Amino acid sequence: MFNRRKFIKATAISAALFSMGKKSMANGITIPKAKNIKKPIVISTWDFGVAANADAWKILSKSGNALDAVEQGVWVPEADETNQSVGYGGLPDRDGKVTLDACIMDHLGNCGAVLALEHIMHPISVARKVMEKTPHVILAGDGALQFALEQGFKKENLLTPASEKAWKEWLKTAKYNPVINIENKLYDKAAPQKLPGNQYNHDTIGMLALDSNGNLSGACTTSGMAYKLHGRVGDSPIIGAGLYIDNEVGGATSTGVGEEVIRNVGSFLVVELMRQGYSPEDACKEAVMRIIKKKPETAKNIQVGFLALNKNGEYGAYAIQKGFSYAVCDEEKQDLVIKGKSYY
Ligand code: SD4
Repeated sequence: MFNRRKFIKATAISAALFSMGKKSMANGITIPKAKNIKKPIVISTWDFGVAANADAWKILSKSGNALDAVEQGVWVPEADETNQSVGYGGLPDRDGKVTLDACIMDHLGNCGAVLALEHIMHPISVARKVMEKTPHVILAGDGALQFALEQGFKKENLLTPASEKAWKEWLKTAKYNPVINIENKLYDKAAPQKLPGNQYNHDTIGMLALDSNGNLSGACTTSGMAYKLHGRVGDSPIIGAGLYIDNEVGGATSTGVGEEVIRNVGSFLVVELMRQGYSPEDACKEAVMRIIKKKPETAKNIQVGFLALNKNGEYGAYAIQKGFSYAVCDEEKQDLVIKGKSYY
């Protein structure tokens, strides 16, 4: 039988829930605008982000758009043969092949990615072409190469003598031995080959920019983990894992052991936490804590770092291990390097 009192109670509860839902959606949809939005600004992972930011800044400082800025910015490490973890000169996989992962995302939510792409110096630009010239988001392996060549990219040998030498050294033991913060050690320009071959493992540039129109874009590009299995793809080209942009909220990117970032959809998580009101640093910290909570033993011996920028131009980072650094460039600071906070 129809119970009027029960019906009224149930209706009142659902109305309350509905309005709470609406309220939290309304509150959650954008972060409060700061009075002074810091823009333009560009930030990127690791010390070598300084040189990349400088090229991005050439575009941003002339009121250029964030998408062009991040693409041009990450070209710097992609073309730098002394950087053995991104683009040309990257350390190869177990079979001696340099396979590159990259993705790009703009303020409209458009995105493009290439996975395990060989022979192309600037995978980020192929990722942008995937975004702009195809109805797809991801192209992988041979298909990505075929597309790149059709688009006019040049086929090149990306394995430099230095990286080949390191790989041959590694083959002597062929042990996979991740080293924490190899990124900064690799980027020792004075002695790029100082470390024995079997110690190289991974690195990436993730870059986030807010342009003078208040639009965000991001790019992420890497040769991934050195001596990985052929065909292994990390977090860097996976939208939501290695990079995510939401123009209402902010952007995030990651570096480190990609498997753990993918398992936690790390960059998407950071952006969603910022949507809920977390500061960029607190959002990065919470994403790191998810990784640590799920696999505390694994986390002790690996590095993962997140970097975030919100709509107001505020930024922050957090990593599992000490030693994660990032570079910031805005009107006041052109070559700032910040040591991110860490759990250990
Ligand atoms: C990967 N996340 O392939 C990349 C590597 C990296 O610092 O960022 N290293 O898993």
